[in-house]
Amino acid sequence: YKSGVLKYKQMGYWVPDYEVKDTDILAAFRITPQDGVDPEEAAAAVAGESSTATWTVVWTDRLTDCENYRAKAYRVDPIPGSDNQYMAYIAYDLDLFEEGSIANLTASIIGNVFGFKPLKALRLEDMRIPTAYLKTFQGPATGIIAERERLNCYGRPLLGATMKPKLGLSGRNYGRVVYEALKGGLDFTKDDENINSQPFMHWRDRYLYCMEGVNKAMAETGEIKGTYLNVTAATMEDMYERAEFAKQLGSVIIMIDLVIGYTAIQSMAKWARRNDMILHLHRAGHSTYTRQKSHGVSFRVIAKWMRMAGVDHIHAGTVVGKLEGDPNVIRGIYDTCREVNVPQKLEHGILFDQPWAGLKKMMPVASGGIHAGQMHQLLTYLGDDVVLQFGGGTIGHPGGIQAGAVANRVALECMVKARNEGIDIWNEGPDVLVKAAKWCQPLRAALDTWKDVTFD
Ligand code: CAP
Ligand code: MG
Repeated sequence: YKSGVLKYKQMGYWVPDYEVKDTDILAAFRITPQDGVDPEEAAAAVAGESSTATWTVVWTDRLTDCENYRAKAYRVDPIPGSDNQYMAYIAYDLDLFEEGSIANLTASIIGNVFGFKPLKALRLEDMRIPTAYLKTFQGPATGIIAERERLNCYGRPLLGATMKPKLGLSGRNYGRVVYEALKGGLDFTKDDENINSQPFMHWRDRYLYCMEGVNKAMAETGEIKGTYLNVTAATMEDMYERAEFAKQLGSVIIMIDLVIGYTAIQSMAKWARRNDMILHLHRAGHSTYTRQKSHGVSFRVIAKWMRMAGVDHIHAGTVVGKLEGDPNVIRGIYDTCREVNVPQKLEHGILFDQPWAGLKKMMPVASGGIHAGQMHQLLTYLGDDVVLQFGGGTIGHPGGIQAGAVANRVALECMVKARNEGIDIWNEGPDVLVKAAKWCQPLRAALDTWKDVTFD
């Protein structure tokens, strides 16, 4: 794969003086060429293989508007401090893509190129989606503003919990956990990503017992509450059937897993908009391709695609929990979810300006190994428009599930109050919690139990 063998530059896929059009779709790829491969040639190869090219010139090119249809690699920057890595910028004409289809967009952009032999590794770091293309997508079915209105909950993060153990509970016991967690002060409970319709609890049983718990907790607390009923299933027919039943039972929210695929996600988002339902997305499976720093797809790109596809909630990282997440990268992902305009910010991994053209805001969800003792850090890193979800950190409380929920609600309320009074919660947060715990035994027990738990 010596440069001399590759002909993509010669075929017109390297255009360093290209003037980017407002309507172009832009992609930034981190490329690691094989030894001896010219980085510009490698960038041109990525542009070629992700748009019109094959490995050699074909006669039929000239039967098309090939000048326009060829993607253009227009810039290649060495990445400081890296081992032969470059950031390659590529522009794609709008006409290369079908309107409103993540499947079509991704079949080009991540279709073949990641296995291309001249590259050691390839990572899609960011994309700029032009307004003209964004407007062909629905965007979040509900959005943050309407979600808060439906829940009548303002001025603080929402609280949730994932049911544990992940597998094995019967419907009745599961419903009791939902009830206790909601009664204790959470806004939401949640099915785990791998809870569907197993022999120990079929989906109808789960939905019925969960909604019984939701309704009872709402009546007793006077607050609006929900439980993310996971409708993930083997086929669209099954998913629609489950979603319809959730609607009949009065659920405000349903859940899907990323593994169902982009087309199924878009279909469920359309269903959610038609039915005034909040749509929660668990990003099950994403780390298989988002985690490696030099190969795969960055989660900020997945978050962008999901906002276009139309989900309302998306798991987006915690910084402090059990799953990997750098504070700056997470900040960039949260901005991608919930800002109206996201300006370029290299230190957050945001490589392009991204105006969202009226697509609604998507609520990020922080979950994975978080507990009440981290409330000041969570609030500082993640802000207010977020669902803080404590699974083990509710259901593992020594005083029981309701006590776990109380601890989380009190920790959150006292931290929001302290912040609103101008207290520096980053430094004073632990004291704020200890003071509140004097009056709240469940919070005291939570702090004692998990005080030494960090995942660093
Ligand atoms: C959390 C969780 C979620 C992860 C997903 C779990 O449980 O249910 O699946 O948080 O990670 O099974 O680990 P805990 P992410 O609250 O008990 O840790 O949100 O980063 O995609
Ligand atoms: Mg889970």
